[in-house]
Amino acid sequence: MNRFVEQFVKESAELTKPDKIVWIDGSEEQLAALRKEACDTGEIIKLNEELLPGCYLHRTAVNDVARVEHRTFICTDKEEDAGPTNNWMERKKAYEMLRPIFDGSMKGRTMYVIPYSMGAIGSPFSKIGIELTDSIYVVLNMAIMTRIGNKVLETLGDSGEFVRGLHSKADIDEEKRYICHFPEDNTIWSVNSGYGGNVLLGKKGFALRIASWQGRNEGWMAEHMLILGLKKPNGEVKYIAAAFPSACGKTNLAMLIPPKEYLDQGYEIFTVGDDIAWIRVGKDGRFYAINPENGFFGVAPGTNLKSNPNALASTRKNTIFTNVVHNLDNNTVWWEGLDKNPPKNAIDWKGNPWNGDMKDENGNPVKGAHPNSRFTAPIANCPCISPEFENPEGVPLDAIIFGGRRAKTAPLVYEARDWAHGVFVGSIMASETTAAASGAVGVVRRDPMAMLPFCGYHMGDYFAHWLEMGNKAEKLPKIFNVNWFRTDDNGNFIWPGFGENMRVLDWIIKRCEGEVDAVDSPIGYLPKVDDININGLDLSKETIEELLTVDNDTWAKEAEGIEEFYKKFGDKLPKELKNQLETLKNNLK
Ligand code: GTP
Ligand code: SPV
Ligand code: MN
Repeated sequence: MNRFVEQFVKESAELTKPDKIVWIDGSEEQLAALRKEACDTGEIIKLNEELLPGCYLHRTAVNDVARVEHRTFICTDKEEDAGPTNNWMERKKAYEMLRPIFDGSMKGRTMYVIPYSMGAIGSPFSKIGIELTDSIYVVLNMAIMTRIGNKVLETLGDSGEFVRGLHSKADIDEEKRYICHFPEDNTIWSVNSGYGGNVLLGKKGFALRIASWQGRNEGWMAEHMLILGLKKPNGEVKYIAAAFPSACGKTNLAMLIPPKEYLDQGYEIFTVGDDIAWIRVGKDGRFYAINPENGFFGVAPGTNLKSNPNALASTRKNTIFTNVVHNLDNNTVWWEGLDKNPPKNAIDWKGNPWNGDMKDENGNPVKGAHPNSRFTAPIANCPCISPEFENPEGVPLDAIIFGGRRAKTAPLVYEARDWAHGVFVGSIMASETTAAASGAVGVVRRDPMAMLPFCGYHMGDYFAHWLEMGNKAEKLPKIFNVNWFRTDDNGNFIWPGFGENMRVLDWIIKRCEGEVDAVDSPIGYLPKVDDININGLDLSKETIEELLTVDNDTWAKEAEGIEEFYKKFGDKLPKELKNQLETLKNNLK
């Protein structure tokens, strides 16, 4: 037995005082026994074996349905290392504050030891974590989201290099809920939550917050990005990574089904990942990316046969649903936007009787599923999984896309002039907040590279790291920005989105291959209206023109907002970005 792991388990058990310690070996037998136990206690509900084989439903506490950014901390010795965009606690003080909360928190419970690998076991990109938890739900989710079990311990050998994750549900007390990261100790402590992003410590905690810190020290990047392969009719596959904030369309873009016209020509989209990318410079000087996860923790509402058939198909077996509607008539699940037939006899995400006809005091439909309800599905279920998914070397990136939800301001797509401008474009991203984190929804906030809640160190240093990575590579991906969410005066989305986003990817790839020209604008290169293919779309050329407009006054205001935001970073703001802002301001004059 690895003595570092042993020591970690021993110390943590002395603190949390579980009745029992169970090592997760990764066997189907052990997982089946845990599922049964969780069904017996009501922690999960077994769904219809014929319609949804191997699927389960779980409801979290009503006060515990999303990431809690205000209770998420980067705990370092120096405040400067966490930077102005993170909540910070001094490392020692954080442990002192947390220890009493963890003290005895697993009394009467079992502590599960989950050895897991982020990345295919044995890939040079991969990293190992050990998560200790008192939640079977966490074990079952980690078994889908990551590679777990004995084979991970074997790979670890006697090395002490692993991320130490300690999670306890404790009392699910919101007032004592803390998600604390100790990048200097490779450690994450999470307490009083049972919701995905707060407790599946391989995901946002390790694969982004800790990994971004490691990546900076080791010369690579951990990003909140999907990765897709776009196969052209000639058989060539181009790889694109895209960073959108939470609930802004990564899973959907990653699994896109092209419009008929493209399918007929032989275009195809393959999914490598839907949420996280680890990126390195390969031997040939190009950027290579892997998806360190092994499953999807996807947003359920809005997922349907038309918007994302591949995601829906991925959830038809061996999936855990969290906070969706339980249809009692056939023991299946439902959520808003699945279809137009909400169940008549159901239980809502809070555990109350529910049917699709219920209205609140204002006459609005009562939602049955939480807006941030999720499915945890094995990536192997995905019909469009990339054959390169397990490639230990990753896939070479041709383009990087940034994007967010902007009702106005940002055009459908534009291209950065060069790498430094692209880093600027990523750094000025802004998006309307969503239900993926607790707090107000629909408020525009700056979210650089979609990493605001996930960057484990000073964001000024993070920008510098992006610029530096550009110097390391010989052939850089081109950088673009997209916005699927522009609205008309009635608040309706103008762009049809989803599968039709293929038309924008098409332009992006054509730009990468030098096949089309572009129009220079104050913010970057815009497509010529005729270069966005609208064949077969019920959309006029004027609408495309509108989607591609860059309004100088609106952008002048935007530039003021950026300037204000940039002030936060003080001398840590790279001067390249300061210059980029000056250029933008001058272009707008
Ligand atoms: P996280 O898992 O939280 O990181 O989210 P994500 O970025 O993977 O977002 P996801 O693809 O799950 O989409 C979130 C919501 O945006 C869903 O309700 C989708 O239906 C909606 N959405 C996704 N793509 C589009 C699009 O192209 N247009 C419009 N209008 N909505 C979209
Ligand atoms: C996100 O919020 O960006 C997610 C879901 O992908 S969570 O795992 O909760 O972070
Ligand atoms: Mn995400």
